[in-house]
Amino acid sequence: MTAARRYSQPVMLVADSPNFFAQEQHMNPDTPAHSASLRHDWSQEEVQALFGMPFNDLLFKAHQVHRQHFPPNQVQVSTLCSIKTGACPEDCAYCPQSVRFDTGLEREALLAVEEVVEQARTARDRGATRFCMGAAYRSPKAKQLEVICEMVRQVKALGMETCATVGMLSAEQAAQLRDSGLDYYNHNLDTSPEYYGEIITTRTYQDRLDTLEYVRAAGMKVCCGGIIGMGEEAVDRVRLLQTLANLPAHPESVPINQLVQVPGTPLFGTAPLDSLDFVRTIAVARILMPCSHVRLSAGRTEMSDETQALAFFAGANSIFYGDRLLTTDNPDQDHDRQLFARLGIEAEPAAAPVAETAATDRMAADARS
Ligand code: SAM
Ligand code: DTB
Ligand code: SF4
Repeated sequence: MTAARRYSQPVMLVADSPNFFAQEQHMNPDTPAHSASLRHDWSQEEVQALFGMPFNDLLFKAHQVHRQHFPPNQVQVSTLCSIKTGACPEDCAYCPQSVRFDTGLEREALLAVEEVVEQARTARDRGATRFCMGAAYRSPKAKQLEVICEMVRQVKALGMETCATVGMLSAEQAAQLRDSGLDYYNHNLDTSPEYYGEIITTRTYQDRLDTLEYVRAAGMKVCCGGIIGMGEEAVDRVRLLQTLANLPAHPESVPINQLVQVPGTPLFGTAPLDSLDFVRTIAVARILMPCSHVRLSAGRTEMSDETQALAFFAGANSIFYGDRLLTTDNPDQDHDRQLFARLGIEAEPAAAPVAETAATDRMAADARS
Protein backbone atom coordinates (compact mmCIF):
# COMPACT_ATOMS: atom_id res chain seq x y z
CA MET A 1 0.00 0.00 0.00
CA THR A 2 1.31 3.46 -0.78
CA ALA A 3 2.30 5.49 2.27
CA ALA A 4 0.50 8.71 1.37
CA ARG A 5 -3.04 8.19 0.16
CA ARG A 6 -4.95 11.26 -0.88
CA TYR A 7 -8.52 11.04 0.29
CA SER A 8 -9.38 14.48 -0.91
CA GLN A 9 -8.29 13.70 -4.47
CA PRO A 10 -11.13 14.70 -6.80
CA VAL A 11 -12.59 12.08 -9.08
CA MET A 12 -14.43 13.23 -12.17
CA LEU A 13 -17.82 11.69 -11.67
CA VAL A 14 -20.30 11.16 -14.41
CA ALA A 15 -22.36 13.83 -12.64
CA ASP A 16 -20.54 16.13 -14.97
CA SER A 17 -22.76 14.80 -17.72
CA PRO A 18 -25.86 17.04 -17.64
CA ASN A 19 -28.40 14.59 -19.03
CA PHE A 20 -28.06 12.19 -16.10
CA PHE A 21 -30.33 13.93 -13.65
CA ALA A 22 -33.11 14.04 -16.16
CA GLN A 23 -32.75 10.31 -16.71
CA GLU A 24 -33.18 9.14 -13.17
CA GLN A 25 -36.96 9.09 -13.15
CA HIS A 26 -37.56 7.28 -16.40
CA MET A 27 -34.37 5.22 -16.33
CA ASN A 28 -35.54 3.39 -13.27
CA PRO A 29 -39.17 2.47 -13.77
CA ASP A 30 -39.05 0.03 -10.85
CA THR A 31 -38.04 2.74 -8.45
CA PRO A 32 -40.76 3.68 -5.97
CA ALA A 33 -42.10 7.21 -6.01
CA HIS A 34 -39.77 8.30 -3.20
CA SER A 35 -36.95 8.65 -5.72
CA ALA A 36 -37.36 12.43 -5.70
CA SER A 37 -35.83 12.40 -2.23
CA LEU A 38 -32.72 10.48 -3.23
CA ARG A 39 -29.49 12.24 -2.32
CA HIS A 40 -26.34 12.46 -4.39
CA ASP A 41 -24.36 14.82 -2.19
CA TRP A 42 -23.21 12.65 0.70
CA SER A 43 -20.08 13.95 2.38
CA GLN A 44 -17.35 11.62 3.56
CA GLU A 45 -18.04 12.70 7.15
CA GLU A 46 -21.74 11.83 6.87
CA VAL A 47 -21.01 8.38 5.51
CA GLN A 48 -18.30 7.87 8.11
CA ALA A 49 -20.80 8.82 10.83
CA LEU A 50 -23.23 6.14 9.62
CA PHE A 51 -20.48 3.50 9.77
CA GLY A 52 -19.61 4.77 13.26
CA MET A 53 -23.10 4.31 14.72
CA PRO A 54 -23.67 1.66 17.37
CA PHE A 55 -24.45 -1.57 15.51
CA ASN A 56 -28.03 -1.82 16.79
CA ASP A 57 -28.81 1.78 15.90
CA LEU A 58 -27.35 1.37 12.41
CA LEU A 59 -29.26 -1.84 11.73
CA PHE A 60 -32.49 -0.38 13.06
CA LYS A 61 -32.14 2.67 10.81
CA ALA A 62 -31.19 0.62 7.75
CA HIS A 63 -34.06 -1.78 8.32
CA GLN A 64 -36.52 1.10 8.63
CA VAL A 65 -35.28 2.54 5.33
CA HIS A 66 -35.52 -0.90 3.77
CA ARG A 67 -39.15 -1.36 4.87
CA GLN A 68 -40.09 2.08 3.55
CA HIS A 69 -38.92 1.16 0.07
CA PHE A 70 -39.21 -2.60 -0.37
CA PRO A 71 -41.26 -5.56 0.80
CA PRO A 72 -39.09 -6.66 3.74
CA ASN A 73 -39.27 -10.41 3.06
CA GLN A 74 -38.53 -10.50 -0.66
CA VAL A 75 -35.14 -11.10 -2.20
CA GLN A 76 -34.37 -10.83 -5.91
CA VAL A 77 -32.71 -13.95 -7.34
CA SER A 78 -30.11 -13.83 -10.11
CA THR A 79 -28.00 -16.62 -11.57
CA LEU A 80 -24.51 -16.14 -12.97
CA CYS A 81 -22.99 -17.82 -15.99
CA SER A 82 -19.36 -17.52 -17.07
CA ILE A 83 -19.70 -17.23 -20.83
CA LYS A 84 -15.95 -16.80 -21.37
CA THR A 85 -13.54 -17.96 -18.69
CA GLY A 86 -9.95 -17.07 -17.83
CA ALA A 87 -6.96 -15.66 -19.75
CA CYS A 88 -7.99 -12.08 -19.04
CA PRO A 89 -5.23 -9.53 -19.74
CA GLU A 90 -6.16 -7.31 -16.77
CA ASP A 91 -4.34 -7.52 -13.44
CA CYS A 92 -7.18 -7.24 -10.87
CA ALA A 93 -5.46 -8.58 -7.76
CA TYR A 94 -8.54 -10.40 -6.52
CA CYS A 95 -9.36 -12.24 -9.71
CA PRO A 96 -8.71 -15.89 -10.51
CA GLN A 97 -9.29 -15.17 -14.21
CA SER A 98 -6.31 -12.88 -14.80
CA VAL A 99 -3.75 -14.40 -17.14
CA ARG A 100 -1.05 -12.95 -14.87
CA PHE A 101 -1.73 -15.23 -11.91
CA ASP A 102 -1.36 -18.99 -11.74
CA THR A 103 -4.63 -20.08 -10.20
CA GLY A 104 -4.91 -23.40 -12.05
CA LEU A 105 -8.05 -22.19 -13.78
CA GLU A 106 -8.76 -23.75 -17.17
CA ARG A 107 -9.47 -21.14 -19.78
CA GLU A 108 -12.54 -21.53 -21.97
CA ALA A 109 -13.44 -19.80 -25.22
CA LEU A 110 -16.70 -17.89 -25.59
CA LEU A 111 -19.48 -20.44 -25.14
CA ALA A 112 -21.91 -21.26 -27.92
CA VAL A 113 -25.19 -19.35 -27.80
CA GLU A 114 -27.21 -22.58 -27.44
CA GLU A 115 -25.24 -23.66 -24.37
CA VAL A 116 -25.80 -20.34 -22.63
CA VAL A 117 -29.51 -20.38 -23.42
CA GLU A 118 -29.77 -23.91 -22.05
CA GLN A 119 -28.14 -22.80 -18.79
CA ALA A 120 -30.49 -19.82 -18.61
CA ARG A 121 -33.51 -22.08 -19.08
CA THR A 122 -32.33 -24.30 -16.24
CA ALA A 123 -31.75 -21.27 -14.00
CA ARG A 124 -35.20 -19.94 -14.83
CA ASP A 125 -36.83 -23.27 -14.08
CA ARG A 126 -35.08 -23.31 -10.70
CA GLY A 127 -36.48 -19.90 -9.82
CA ALA A 128 -33.97 -17.29 -11.01
CA THR A 129 -35.56 -14.24 -12.62
CA ARG A 130 -32.36 -12.61 -13.88
CA PHE A 131 -29.53 -14.22 -15.81
CA CYS A 132 -26.14 -12.55 -15.63
CA MET A 133 -23.55 -13.37 -18.28
CA GLY A 134 -19.94 -12.67 -17.31
CA ALA A 135 -16.91 -12.67 -19.59
CA ALA A 136 -13.24 -12.38 -18.70
CA TYR A 137 -12.55 -9.61 -21.19
CA ARG A 138 -10.84 -6.25 -20.79
CA SER A 139 -13.39 -5.10 -23.36
CA PRO A 140 -15.24 -7.14 -25.98
CA LYS A 141 -14.24 -7.15 -29.65
CA ALA A 142 -16.87 -6.50 -32.32
CA LYS A 143 -17.32 -10.19 -33.25
CA GLN A 144 -17.53 -11.23 -29.62
CA LEU A 145 -20.11 -8.56 -28.89
CA GLU A 146 -22.28 -9.78 -31.77
CA VAL A 147 -22.39 -13.25 -30.21
CA ILE A 148 -23.10 -11.78 -26.76
CA CYS A 149 -25.97 -9.73 -28.21
CA GLU A 150 -27.47 -12.89 -29.66
CA MET A 151 -27.20 -14.55 -26.23
CA VAL A 152 -29.02 -11.58 -24.72
CA ARG A 153 -31.81 -11.76 -27.31
CA GLN A 154 -32.38 -15.46 -26.76
CA VAL A 155 -32.18 -15.34 -22.93
CA LYS A 156 -34.63 -12.45 -22.92
CA ALA A 157 -36.96 -14.50 -25.08
CA LEU A 158 -37.13 -17.00 -22.20
CA GLY A 159 -38.82 -14.28 -20.18
CA MET A 160 -35.84 -13.55 -17.95
CA GLU A 161 -34.26 -10.23 -17.12
CA THR A 162 -30.81 -10.06 -18.67
CA CYS A 163 -27.55 -8.76 -17.26
CA ALA A 164 -24.06 -8.80 -18.74
CA THR A 165 -20.61 -7.98 -17.45
CA VAL A 166 -18.06 -8.14 -20.22
CA GLY A 167 -15.60 -5.36 -19.36
CA MET A 168 -15.15 -1.81 -20.58
CA LEU A 169 -17.58 -0.61 -23.25
CA SER A 170 -17.62 2.24 -25.72
CA ALA A 171 -20.80 4.29 -26.11
CA GLU A 172 -21.53 2.42 -29.35
CA GLN A 173 -21.10 -0.97 -27.73
CA ALA A 174 -23.44 0.03 -24.92
CA ALA A 175 -26.06 1.05 -27.49
CA GLN A 176 -25.61 -2.26 -29.30
CA LEU A 177 -26.25 -4.19 -26.09
CA ARG A 178 -29.30 -2.07 -25.35
CA ASP A 179 -30.64 -2.75 -28.83
CA SER A 180 -30.32 -6.48 -28.22
CA GLY A 181 -32.56 -6.08 -25.14
CA LEU A 182 -30.03 -6.06 -22.31
CA ASP A 183 -31.70 -4.87 -19.09
CA TYR A 184 -28.69 -4.45 -16.77
CA TYR A 185 -24.98 -3.94 -17.25
CA ASN A 186 -22.70 -4.88 -14.35
CA HIS A 187 -19.49 -2.91 -14.01
CA ASN A 188 -18.06 -2.48 -10.52
CA LEU A 189 -16.02 0.35 -9.06
CA ASP A 190 -14.56 -2.39 -6.84
CA THR A 191 -13.09 -0.12 -4.13
CA SER A 192 -12.40 3.49 -3.19
CA PRO A 193 -10.73 5.79 -5.71
CA GLU A 194 -7.75 5.94 -3.35
CA TYR A 195 -7.21 2.20 -2.83
CA TYR A 196 -7.96 1.32 -6.44
CA GLY A 197 -4.35 1.64 -7.61
CA GLU A 198 -3.31 -1.05 -5.13
CA ILE A 199 -5.70 -3.51 -6.76
CA ILE A 200 -5.68 -2.80 -10.50
CA THR A 201 -3.12 -1.04 -12.66
CA THR A 202 -4.33 -1.92 -16.15
CA ARG A 203 -7.37 0.36 -16.21
CA THR A 204 -8.28 3.46 -14.28
CA TYR A 205 -11.15 4.41 -12.01
CA GLN A 206 -12.11 6.98 -14.60
CA ASP A 207 -12.30 4.24 -17.26
CA ARG A 208 -14.88 2.54 -15.08
CA LEU A 209 -16.87 5.72 -14.57
CA ASP A 210 -16.83 6.30 -18.32
CA THR A 211 -18.26 2.85 -19.03
CA LEU A 212 -20.98 3.46 -16.43
CA GLU A 213 -21.82 6.71 -18.12
CA TYR A 214 -22.17 5.03 -21.54
CA VAL A 215 -24.40 2.34 -20.05
CA ARG A 216 -26.67 4.96 -18.48
CA ALA A 217 -26.75 7.09 -21.59
CA ALA A 218 -27.75 4.04 -23.64
CA GLY A 219 -30.76 3.56 -21.36
CA MET A 220 -29.80 0.38 -19.51
CA LYS A 221 -30.01 -0.19 -15.80
CA VAL A 222 -26.74 -0.05 -13.93
CA CYS A 223 -25.46 -2.79 -11.64
CA CYS A 224 -22.43 -1.39 -9.84
CA GLY A 225 -20.81 -2.12 -6.51
CA GLY A 226 -17.56 -3.38 -5.14
CA ILE A 227 -15.55 -5.90 -3.17
CA ILE A 228 -14.71 -5.61 0.49
CA GLY A 229 -12.22 -7.61 2.50
CA MET A 230 -9.36 -6.81 0.12
CA GLY A 231 -7.14 -5.40 2.87
CA GLU A 232 -8.66 -1.94 2.47
CA GLU A 233 -9.12 0.38 5.43
CA ALA A 234 -12.50 1.33 6.83
CA VAL A 235 -12.22 4.70 5.10
CA ASP A 236 -12.04 2.92 1.73
CA ARG A 237 -15.42 1.31 2.36
CA VAL A 238 -16.73 4.77 3.24
CA ARG A 239 -15.35 6.22 0.02
CA LEU A 240 -16.59 3.34 -2.13
CA LEU A 241 -20.16 3.79 -0.90
CA GLN A 242 -19.92 7.57 -1.03
CA THR A 243 -18.77 7.37 -4.65
CA LEU A 244 -21.59 4.99 -5.57
CA ALA A 245 -24.25 7.08 -3.83
CA ASN A 246 -22.99 10.30 -5.39
CA LEU A 247 -23.21 9.00 -8.94
CA PRO A 248 -25.76 11.11 -10.83
CA ALA A 249 -28.25 8.26 -10.61
CA HIS A 250 -27.98 5.49 -8.04
CA PRO A 251 -27.21 2.11 -9.61
CA GLU A 252 -30.44 0.11 -9.64
CA SER A 253 -28.42 -2.84 -8.37
CA VAL A 254 -25.50 -2.56 -5.92
CA PRO A 255 -23.54 -5.79 -5.48
CA ILE A 256 -21.49 -5.91 -2.29
CA ASN A 257 -18.99 -8.73 -2.77
CA GLN A 258 -16.87 -10.13 0.01
CA LEU A 259 -13.50 -11.11 -1.44
CA VAL A 260 -13.41 -14.78 -2.42
CA GLN A 261 -9.81 -15.66 -1.73
CA VAL A 262 -8.35 -17.81 -4.50
CA PRO A 263 -4.89 -19.40 -4.16
CA GLY A 264 -2.50 -17.88 -6.70
CA THR A 265 -4.07 -14.41 -6.66
CA PRO A 266 -2.08 -11.65 -4.94
CA LEU A 267 -4.88 -11.12 -2.40
CA PHE A 268 -4.88 -14.72 -1.24
CA GLY A 269 -4.07 -14.72 2.47
CA THR A 270 -5.50 -11.25 3.15
CA ALA A 271 -6.79 -10.95 6.73
CA PRO A 272 -10.51 -11.76 6.58
CA LEU A 273 -13.04 -9.02 7.13
CA ASP A 274 -14.98 -8.95 10.41
CA SER A 275 -18.42 -10.21 9.43
CA LEU A 276 -20.04 -7.38 11.40
CA ASP A 277 -18.16 -4.92 9.19
CA PHE A 278 -19.63 -6.70 6.18
CA VAL A 279 -23.13 -6.25 7.62
CA ARG A 280 -22.39 -2.60 8.41
CA THR A 281 -21.40 -2.03 4.78
CA ILE A 282 -24.71 -3.49 3.59
CA ALA A 283 -26.60 -1.31 6.10
CA VAL A 284 -24.87 1.88 5.00
CA ALA A 285 -25.44 1.02 1.32
CA ARG A 286 -29.14 0.57 2.08
CA ILE A 287 -29.37 3.96 3.80
CA LEU A 288 -27.44 5.82 1.10
CA MET A 289 -29.26 4.17 -1.84
CA PRO A 290 -32.74 3.43 -0.47
CA CYS A 291 -34.41 2.54 -3.78
CA SER A 292 -31.62 0.29 -5.09
CA HIS A 293 -31.46 -3.45 -4.78
CA VAL A 294 -28.42 -4.19 -2.61
CA ARG A 295 -26.97 -7.58 -3.49
CA LEU A 296 -25.38 -9.84 -0.93
CA SER A 297 -23.07 -10.97 -3.68
CA ALA A 298 -19.87 -13.11 -3.76
CA GLY A 299 -18.54 -14.57 -0.53
CA ARG A 300 -21.70 -16.21 0.85
CA THR A 301 -20.07 -19.66 0.88
CA GLU A 302 -17.66 -18.42 3.54
CA MET A 303 -20.44 -16.67 5.50
CA SER A 304 -22.58 -18.14 8.25
CA ASP A 305 -26.34 -18.28 7.81
CA GLU A 306 -26.57 -15.87 10.73
CA THR A 307 -24.37 -13.28 8.98
CA GLN A 308 -26.52 -13.59 5.87
CA ALA A 309 -29.68 -13.21 7.96
CA LEU A 310 -28.27 -10.04 9.49
CA ALA A 311 -27.35 -8.79 6.01
CA PHE A 312 -30.96 -9.31 4.86
CA PHE A 313 -32.19 -7.48 7.94
CA ALA A 314 -29.76 -4.66 7.17
CA GLY A 315 -31.30 -4.26 3.72
CA ALA A 316 -29.71 -6.76 1.34
CA ASN A 317 -32.43 -7.86 -1.08
CA SER A 318 -30.72 -9.68 -3.90
CA ILE A 319 -28.49 -12.76 -4.17
CA PHE A 320 -26.77 -14.95 -6.71
CA TYR A 321 -28.46 -18.33 -6.67
CA GLY A 322 -26.83 -21.43 -8.15
CA ASP A 323 -23.93 -23.62 -7.13
CA ARG A 324 -21.32 -21.52 -8.98
CA LEU A 325 -20.55 -17.84 -9.22
CA LEU A 326 -18.26 -17.37 -12.23
CA THR A 327 -15.35 -19.65 -11.34
CA THR A 328 -15.82 -20.16 -7.60
CA ASP A 329 -18.42 -21.84 -5.43
CA ASN A 330 -21.68 -20.36 -4.25
CA PRO A 331 -23.85 -22.01 -1.56
CA ASP A 332 -25.70 -24.99 -2.95
CA GLN A 333 -29.24 -24.38 -4.03
CA ASP A 334 -30.88 -26.65 -1.47
CA HIS A 335 -29.10 -24.78 1.28
CA ASP A 336 -30.34 -21.43 -0.06
CA ARG A 337 -33.90 -22.68 -0.39
CA GLN A 338 -33.77 -23.86 3.22
CA LEU A 339 -32.27 -20.57 4.36
CA PHE A 340 -35.08 -18.65 2.64
CA ALA A 341 -37.63 -20.95 4.28
CA ARG A 342 -36.05 -20.55 7.73
CA LEU A 343 -36.12 -16.78 7.34
CA GLY A 344 -39.56 -16.59 5.72
CA ILE A 345 -38.03 -14.97 2.64
CA GLU A 346 -39.62 -15.31 -0.76
CA ALA A 347 -38.07 -14.79 -4.18
CA GLU A 348 -39.02 -11.46 -5.68
CA PRO A 349 -41.28 -11.89 -8.72
CA ALA A 350 -39.74 -11.07 -12.07
CA ALA A 351 -40.19 -7.51 -13.32
CA ALA A 352 -41.48 -8.86 -16.63
CA PRO A 353 -43.68 -11.96 -16.80
CA VAL A 354 -41.62 -15.10 -16.93
CA ALA A 355 -42.66 -17.17 -19.91
CA GLU A 356 -43.78 -20.79 -19.78
CA THR A 357 -43.19 -21.42 -16.07
CA ALA A 358 -44.08 -19.50 -12.94
CA ALA A 359 -40.50 -19.92 -11.85
CA THR A 360 -40.60 -17.40 -9.08
CA ASP A 361 -43.62 -18.98 -7.48
CA ARG A 362 -41.92 -22.31 -7.77
CA MET A 363 -38.86 -21.22 -5.82
CA ALA A 364 -41.03 -19.62 -3.19
CA ALA A 365 -43.10 -22.79 -2.91
CA ASP A 366 -39.94 -24.91 -2.70
CA ALA A 367 -38.64 -22.64 0.01
CA ARG A 368 -41.82 -23.15 2.05
CA SER A 369 -41.93 -26.94 1.58
N1 SAM B 1 -14.10 -8.80 -16.82
C1 SAM B 1 -15.21 -7.99 -16.52
C2 SAM B 1 -14.89 -6.90 -15.53
O1 SAM B 1 -13.99 -7.05 -14.73
O2 SAM B 1 -15.57 -5.87 -15.58
C3 SAM B 1 -16.41 -8.78 -16.01
C4 SAM B 1 -16.19 -9.99 -15.12
S1 SAM B 1 -15.48 -9.64 -13.51
C5 SAM B 1 -15.15 -11.26 -12.92
C6 SAM B 1 -16.86 -9.00 -12.60
C7 SAM B 1 -16.64 -8.62 -11.17
O3 SAM B 1 -16.51 -9.77 -10.35
C8 SAM B 1 -15.40 -7.80 -10.82
O4 SAM B 1 -15.52 -6.46 -11.11
C9 SAM B 1 -15.30 -8.02 -9.32
O5 SAM B 1 -16.01 -7.00 -8.65
C10 SAM B 1 -15.98 -9.37 -9.11
N2 SAM B 1 -14.99 -10.37 -8.66
C11 SAM B 1 -14.05 -10.97 -9.41
N3 SAM B 1 -13.30 -11.80 -8.67
C12 SAM B 1 -13.78 -11.74 -7.41
C13 SAM B 1 -13.40 -12.35 -6.18
N4 SAM B 1 -12.37 -13.18 -6.11
N5 SAM B 1 -14.11 -12.06 -5.09
C14 SAM B 1 -15.16 -11.20 -5.16
N6 SAM B 1 -15.55 -10.58 -6.28
C15 SAM B 1 -14.86 -10.84 -7.40
C1 DTB C 1 -20.42 -9.05 -9.10
O1 DTB C 1 -20.41 -7.96 -8.50
N1 DTB C 1 -20.06 -10.21 -8.57
C2 DTB C 1 -20.16 -11.28 -9.54
C3 DTB C 1 -20.78 -10.56 -10.76
N2 DTB C 1 -20.80 -9.20 -10.36
C4 DTB C 1 -20.23 -10.77 -12.08
C5 DTB C 1 -18.90 -11.99 -9.79
C6 DTB C 1 -18.33 -12.63 -8.56
C7 DTB C 1 -17.12 -13.41 -8.97
C8 DTB C 1 -16.51 -14.16 -7.84
C9 DTB C 1 -15.30 -14.89 -8.25
C10 DTB C 1 -15.53 -15.95 -9.29
O2 DTB C 1 -16.45 -16.80 -9.16
O3 DTB C 1 -14.76 -16.01 -10.26
FE1 SF4 D 1 -10.39 -9.64 -16.04
FE2 SF4 D 1 -12.69 -8.88 -14.97
FE3 SF4 D 1 -11.05 -10.60 -13.68
FE4 SF4 D 1 -10.32 -8.06 -13.89
S1 SF4 D 1 -12.13 -8.85 -12.82
S2 SF4 D 1 -9.01 -9.86 -14.29
S3 SF4 D 1 -11.14 -7.56 -15.92
S4 SF4 D 1 -12.12 -10.97 -15.58
